[in-house]
Amino acid sequence: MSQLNLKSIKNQAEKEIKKTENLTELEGIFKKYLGKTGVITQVLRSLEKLSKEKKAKIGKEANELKKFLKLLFEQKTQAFKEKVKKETEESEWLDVTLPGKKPVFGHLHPLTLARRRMEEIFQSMGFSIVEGPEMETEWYNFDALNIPKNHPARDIWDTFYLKTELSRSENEGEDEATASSPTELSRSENEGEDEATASSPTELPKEAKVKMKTKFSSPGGLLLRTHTSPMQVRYMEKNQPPLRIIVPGNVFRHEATDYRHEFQLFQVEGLMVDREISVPSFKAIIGEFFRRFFKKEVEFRLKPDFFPFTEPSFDISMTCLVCAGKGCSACKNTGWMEVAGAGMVHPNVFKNSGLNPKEWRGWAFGFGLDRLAMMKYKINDIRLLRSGDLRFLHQF
Ligand code: FA5
Repeated sequence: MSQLNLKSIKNQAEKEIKKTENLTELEGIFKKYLGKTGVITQVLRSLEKLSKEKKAKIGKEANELKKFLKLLFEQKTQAFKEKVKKETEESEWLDVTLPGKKPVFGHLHPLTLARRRMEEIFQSMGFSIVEGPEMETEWYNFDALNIPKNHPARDIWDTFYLKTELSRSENEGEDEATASSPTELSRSENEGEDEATASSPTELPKEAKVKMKTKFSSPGGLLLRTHTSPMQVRYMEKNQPPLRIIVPGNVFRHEATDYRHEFQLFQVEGLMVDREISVPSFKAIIGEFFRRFFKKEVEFRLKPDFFPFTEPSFDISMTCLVCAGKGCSACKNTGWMEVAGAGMVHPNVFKNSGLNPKEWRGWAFGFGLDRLAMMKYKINDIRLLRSGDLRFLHQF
């Protein structure tokens, strides 16, 4: 090993160390020169073969070179570490004085708010909350409510009838597997309807295909319930009076829409049955509901009306709160908004529920929750409620 060799090792190592761009590269060079099998280590090992004088001279120089390179590595390592630290500090710098980003909170829909409030109020008056099917049989929607086939009262509500191929295929003795055939959502039999009801909303498809696997055993065909009143009979069939229930839920009508009419709406049915029930007790409960729902006295009136399942029947109207009774588009300039139909339960409804009409008396109501929400939040167009327009919804 000559002096010249050590000098060229030194020059080469210095050059390579200088060229490194990161710690990983530097570690590789360190191993190459100072590792267990590195160049300098091998030089030191080969000394044994040299004479005593050469061993002392070259050994000293090789050790000095080792020291020198170690120092060089340490300095370069330190430089790299500082560079990384500086870069990290710069990229992760955080201005703690900046204001934070506000999280966006969701909130309840006005119909949900109105429904919850209504449920709370009636629950506190001893009413239970029950729910029923949105897909209903003709029997419960009409017949059981004293509305026989061909009765003109069926024309009150324009109905979405469901023609099921399921029921047909079952009648023909087909097995369950084929029973999931499409159900056609089509217009009612009353093709000869008058001009007023024929103005169906354009956004509704004439025919829609619905997959259905449910098996119905009740007499009659299927439909989307037009009101929540079918739950009167469904509930009384299974529960013995005295009873107090409310039934919140969606109902569907094939209707043209306007400021206070929707083709899908939310109703809340009420039913109270006992031995001594009268119209004044009904009026008292409705008055209490209004007071608590609107948090003030509101003027309301019962007007005679006709429903085949109640006798006497009436509708409940209240002062329009959108215009404070002055008249607006929501109330059709009358100053009044009809919010419910109601009446004393008809004896035939008790009979169809398996109860003795001589033993029991009851009253029932069906509130339009959409209209109550309109009144509570001063919404002048019912169609806004299901529009999904965030500019509207953000106000609640
Ligand atoms: C009925 O649906 C009866 N089932 C109510 C009833 C229950 C009567 C129990 C007697 C005993 P009516 O079709 O009037 O009645 O609807 C009741 C309420 O629902 C109306 O007063 C109104 O507030 C609301 N409503 C009815 N149709 C619509 C519609 N297309 N859009 C918005 N709200 C409606």
